[in-house]
Amino acid sequence: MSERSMPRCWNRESKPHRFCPGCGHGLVLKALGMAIDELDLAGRTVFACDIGCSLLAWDFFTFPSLQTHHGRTTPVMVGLKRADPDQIAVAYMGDGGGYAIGLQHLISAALRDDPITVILVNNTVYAMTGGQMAPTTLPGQKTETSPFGRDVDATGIPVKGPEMLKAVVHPEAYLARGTVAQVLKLKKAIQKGLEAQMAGHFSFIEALSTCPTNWRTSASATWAFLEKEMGDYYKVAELMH
Ligand SMILES: Cc1ncc(C[n+]2csc(CCOP(=O)(O)OP(=O)(O)O)c2C)c(N)n1
Ligand code: SF4
Ligand SMILES: [Mg+2]
Repeated sequence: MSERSMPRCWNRESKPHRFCPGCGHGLVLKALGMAIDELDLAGRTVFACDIGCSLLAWDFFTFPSLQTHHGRTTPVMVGLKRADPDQIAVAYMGDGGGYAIGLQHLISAALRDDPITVILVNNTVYAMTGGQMAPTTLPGQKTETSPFGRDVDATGIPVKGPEMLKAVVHPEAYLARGTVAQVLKLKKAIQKGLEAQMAGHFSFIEALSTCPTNWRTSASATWAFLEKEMGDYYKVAELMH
């Protein structure tokens, strides 16, 4: 990323980035940084990242960052928000962290309408550990642990997180699915999520993202999988706004 296109809240002391070439995490983080800059919230934001490739972002921003145990980012940020309600609490995690080991925390926070913003990166795999099947792996998708393609009869259907949370959230909560294929729209969704938090409500944004390393895809095949296969199953939309 060139210096000019960096969000102001980007920490210039950190290394440029640690993600693989073509990874979507950097684009989600850029959208978050731009959203925070435009709302002028860097002075009171706390960022927490989960275990998984999200943890590579622990020193990206100028505001305080912390890193939690796998799946525990949501309750850690609920605790932070309760201790200091003036802070803007951003919980950043992968689909394994949010929809598998941390699912009960996510649903509980949504049910309680905890005023935090959860950003979940859906790359359809457990990326950091080598590309195992995740709750979001598509039907028929080959992964390290589903080498013949995901069998939904045996493993259940892939999780559609915002749709699932819609059944339990407060009417003024914010829920959306964005994509790294549309970074400015993703930024707008994150801004609306932060605004919902400032109005005292829970917010959740899932971002469709790329993992060419574990998908073992070329640049063009990576983008085609994101836009066609993932986009067909996971509809980009605002579900509550
Ligand atoms: C309690 C615990 N269980 C399991 C692990 C192993 N582990 C590390 S990262 C990870 C999965 C990460 O996948 P995801 O949350 O989707 O993030 P991604 O790397 O895909 O961005 C797992 C299972 C761990 N570190 N701690
Ligand atoms: S393994 Fe996948 S998600 Fe992790 S940094 Fe590499 S491309 Fe990104
Ligand atoms: Mg993942």
